[in-house]
Amino acid sequence: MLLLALAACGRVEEYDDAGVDGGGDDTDADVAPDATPDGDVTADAGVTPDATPDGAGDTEAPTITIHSGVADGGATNDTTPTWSFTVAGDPTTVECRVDGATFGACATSYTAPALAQGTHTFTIRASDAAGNQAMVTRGFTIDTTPPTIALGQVPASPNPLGQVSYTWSSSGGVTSTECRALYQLDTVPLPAWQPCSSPHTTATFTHPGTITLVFDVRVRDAAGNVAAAQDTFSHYVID
Ligand SMILES: [Ca+2]
Ligand SMILES: [Ca+2]
Repeated sequence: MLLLALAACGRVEEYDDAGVDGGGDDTDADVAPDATPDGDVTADAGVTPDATPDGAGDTEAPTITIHSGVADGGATNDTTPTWSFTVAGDPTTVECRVDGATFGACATSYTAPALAQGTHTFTIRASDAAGNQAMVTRGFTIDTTPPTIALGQVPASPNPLGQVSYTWSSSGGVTSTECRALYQLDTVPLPAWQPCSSPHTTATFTHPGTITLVFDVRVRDAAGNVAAAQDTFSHYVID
């Protein structure tokens, strides 16, 4: 008992063990002192059992959820796109990359280095202590080229119809088109953009006479690039 108590206290003292290992006063080399003595004989703090040991029976990979960023199969005109995400399931490593680059550590967001036009792939992978691995991949396109648009002719002035149809042509992957028309004699502010298609007919003019007429058309592609065209006709006569 004396020997145990001394060992637990981390002290090594001379005592007489009455010949247990040869007799005489010595430092008993058979009993190693507690490497981290903490004054008692209970287990050292910090050595608690793992309630949910990952290495024993854990076959579930972490789960990766992307919260924002260009969608799978989507397009962006941001050449350094950012995704934000969370990884659940006690991951021990979370890594990201674009295309075939080396994986680098990431946590809850990733911003790509400057990317060239064209298609790319973003990948997140996460592992847990048991070696289970999850991977999420998104394909996307970098496109910074806007569509093109050209306005057509408008009806000649004087115009007896009280409204104007105008046309345009566009190309380059247009996914949405909006119009607005301003009649200078109207006291309303510039109207809101409205979805439209060519040909587009204005509302009936409320102030027949000589006006300034402004047409705006803008088109947008899937990556968010915008092209706009405007025609202004001063002294346009609604008769
Ligand atoms: Ca797991
Ligand atoms: Ca484009």
